[in-house]
Amino acid sequence: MTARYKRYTGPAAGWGALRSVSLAWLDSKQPVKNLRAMLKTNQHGGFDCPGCAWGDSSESAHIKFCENGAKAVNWEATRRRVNAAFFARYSVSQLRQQSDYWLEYQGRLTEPMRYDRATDHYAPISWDEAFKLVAANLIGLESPHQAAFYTSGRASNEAAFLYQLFVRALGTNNFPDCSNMCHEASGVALDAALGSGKGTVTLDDFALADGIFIFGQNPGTNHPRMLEPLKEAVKRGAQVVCFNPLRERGLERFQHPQSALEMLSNSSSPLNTAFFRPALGGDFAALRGMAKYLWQWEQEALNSGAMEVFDRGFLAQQCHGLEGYLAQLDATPWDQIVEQSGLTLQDIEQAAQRYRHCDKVIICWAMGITQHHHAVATIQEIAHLQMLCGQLGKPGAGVCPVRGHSNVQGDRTMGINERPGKALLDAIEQQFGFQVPRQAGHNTVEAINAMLSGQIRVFVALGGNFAQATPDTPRTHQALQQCALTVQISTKLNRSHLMPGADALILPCLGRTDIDLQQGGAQAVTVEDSFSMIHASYGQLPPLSAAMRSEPAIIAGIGQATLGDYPVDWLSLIDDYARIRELISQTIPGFDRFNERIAQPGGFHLPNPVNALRWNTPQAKAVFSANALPAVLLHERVLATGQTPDLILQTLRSHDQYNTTIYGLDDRYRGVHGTREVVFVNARDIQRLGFEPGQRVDLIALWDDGIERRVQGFALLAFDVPLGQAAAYYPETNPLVALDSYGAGSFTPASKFIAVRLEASQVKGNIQLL
Ligand SMILES: Nc1nc2c(c(=O)[nH]1)N[C@H]1C(S)=C(S)[C@@H](COP(=O)(O)OP(=O)(O)OC[C@H]3O[C@@H](n4cnc5c(=O)[nH]c(N)nc54)[C@H](O)[C@@H]3O)O[C@H]1N2
Ligand SMILES: Nc1nc2c(c(=O)[nH]1)N[C@H]1C(S)=C(S)[C@@H](COP(=O)(O)OP(=O)(O)OC[C@H]3O[C@@H](n4cnc5c(=O)[nH]c(N)nc54)[C@H](O)[C@@H]3O)O[C@H]1N2
Ligand SMILES: [Mo]
Repeated sequence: MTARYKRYTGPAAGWGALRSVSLAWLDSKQPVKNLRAMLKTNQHGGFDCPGCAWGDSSESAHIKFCENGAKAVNWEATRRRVNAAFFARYSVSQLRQQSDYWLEYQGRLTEPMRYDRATDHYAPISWDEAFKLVAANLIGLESPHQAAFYTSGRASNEAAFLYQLFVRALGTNNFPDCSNMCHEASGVALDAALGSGKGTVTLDDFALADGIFIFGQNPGTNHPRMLEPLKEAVKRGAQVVCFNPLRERGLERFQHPQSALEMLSNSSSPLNTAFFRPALGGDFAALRGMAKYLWQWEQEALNSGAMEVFDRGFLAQQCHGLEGYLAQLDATPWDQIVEQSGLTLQDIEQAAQRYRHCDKVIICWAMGITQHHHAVATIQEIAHLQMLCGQLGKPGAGVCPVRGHSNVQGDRTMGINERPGKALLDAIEQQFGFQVPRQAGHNTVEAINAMLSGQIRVFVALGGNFAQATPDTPRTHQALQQCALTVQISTKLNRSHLMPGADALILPCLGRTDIDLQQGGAQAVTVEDSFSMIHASYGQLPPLSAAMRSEPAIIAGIGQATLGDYPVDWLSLIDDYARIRELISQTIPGFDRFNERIAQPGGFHLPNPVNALRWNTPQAKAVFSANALPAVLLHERVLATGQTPDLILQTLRSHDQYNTTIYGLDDRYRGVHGTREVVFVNARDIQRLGFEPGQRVDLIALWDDGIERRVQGFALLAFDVPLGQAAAYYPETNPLVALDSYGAGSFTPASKFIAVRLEASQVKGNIQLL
């Protein structure tokens, strides 16, 4: 197909976009079966959508899946197979020539395979031999800290619990996970401010809120089921206020409603929505500005005896550190706020006014906030704003980090954490009677460095695509290949399988849609959504091959081969996952009567202590931190190059992808068709830099370590992007993110803030500009 770019003018149809679903659907060669699976998505007795972590109300009769959830289900439920014959046909070097899209499109991995360096092919291996190979490698290490165990956020609670138990019994906390690249900063910041790293709201709160503020998130593509509560909110007159440099279609429809149903007033844009377009990384300053206005109005109210702006009672009883924080507000100059936020004073005042006049406010955010150098301080500022006005611990208000992977939050609850809390470790020690490792393990960035330095020899991945999801791609690829053994527990072929260590295994597992039959019958697994609702998920489709195993069964197999029956009888736990849940209920707080409670429709809620005004902080209060704005947004390692960037680049998702899984080459709402090698830039910047729209450019990252980081041949698209900014797709742009470029306190790669230069490219290729 010819690559095309045409501005999209239609409505965002998060719910109605059936054309693109049906294309992907027919392509999977089993539409009828998939329809049955779809109708079971997020229904009691059905399976949890393997798409995003948005939750569902247990009572609502609303449709429980969305266009992109349909794509995720369909993608998993393909009938194509990547089997021994496939690997006999293609060498690993040949497969490396293929695109990420082609690799995953080949179908489901159906049998265990082992890499043979001599032939450069994967060849079949029995499960027993595979488990023995892993065990021999792990037992042969001088120290358990020479192994790292990655987790992607689709793993069920049962799989994650077994996995962390095995790894801790082995003796390490080396748990790099996808969360390190995702919402890590949210956990760190909320823990410090509120004493709980999770969101405080549920779907019911969205129905009560009269203000919903959304920072750095594109729900039309990444959380389409969120559009429904947002639509309801606009309809009832609640404020819906968005901060995003891009006018994302799914957000904008609240600004310019397209259908009569969504028309709220006779004017073309309803008065209760607003859209602010900050500089990349400018949200900290914007939030600081809002807080500064509120403080100004609070002082005016104090002087005139008018109604309070802050919630003085809440501040006095529940908070610690207010004075230092207010002093910091006073000390932050307005011109710095304006410069860094990229907004005008009027914008910030308007945002603050809207916030002030709401009784109940929810603040949501996602990757546009977390993937920055000062993400932790930004999210603390979100918490501070809510603390100032008492927007915590009451219905209809709170903080909502909108999670990505469907069970990324649950995996953390189960103990997938390289810096585990003392309480968790004590509980494991007490329950299982072994001495748990107390020293912190490696997160994702640290694990890559440790592989590069030869410190880590064995790498095991429970799902995901480590080679492509991580920063600094060539270095990560090298890191994986330097290992003695790499083990990928996966559903689909991806580039991580093509970066094998000296020895490598592919262990094919069941996905969320597959029926998981064990001795004790068909098994359910459980997951936790963004709202801390825990519910059961039952696969619906017969597995494509009898040689695939469930994730818990694979972990138990490795556990048994490595540790025997220590500290549990691994294999007996697999006969019936209720036994694993029994262990969870004895170890993890909040899971008592686990088996009983997941039987109820909708599952159960893990209450957040914040809602009971219980603060698990050292001061037993909600804590203000007097963070200063960064002196400049550009990182010192960029400044050290002495070069001025042409643009600041953010890396984001298209409408046709799930992280590193590419479903198709279109990005409907942004008007791109048939290609992903594009970079969105303001027309005036294209002209300023001396290029033409449609021209191919190379992007070169600025960082002071002398390594050239370049991606080639991206077509320049004139787009409605604020001046000085650019946007391009992840994972193609990950080679530009330096390993050392990560958030302070979070270690999350700063993939939404890459200082780049542009050069005319040698790579040719046409894109039709319509
Ligand atoms: N269909 C689909 N669904 C998904 C995923 C998927 O890939 N496909 N991925 C899942 C996962 S793991 C995650 S974490 C979530 C990700 O969900 P999102 O966070 O929505 O994902 P991104 O595409 O990274 O979008 C980031 C948004 O933040 C904006 N942004 C970037 N920088 C800034 C900034 O400095 N300030 C502000 N205010 N905005 C900024 C961008 O313009 C963009 O709209 O989605 C989950 N759901
Ligand atoms: N530049 C840049 N980099 C980013 C981001 C960004 O916005 N910009 N986003 C970051 C974020 S938010 C995240 S969460 C990470 C994502 O990082 P990952 O979670 O590692 O990546 P995914 O692409 O979701 O993983 C896809 C693979 O998971 C496997 N898989 C799918 N379902 C299952 C299953 O049920 N079980 C098992 N065992 N395997 C399964 C398949 O083999 C598939 O190929 O990427 C991060 N990287
Ligand atoms: Mo994510």
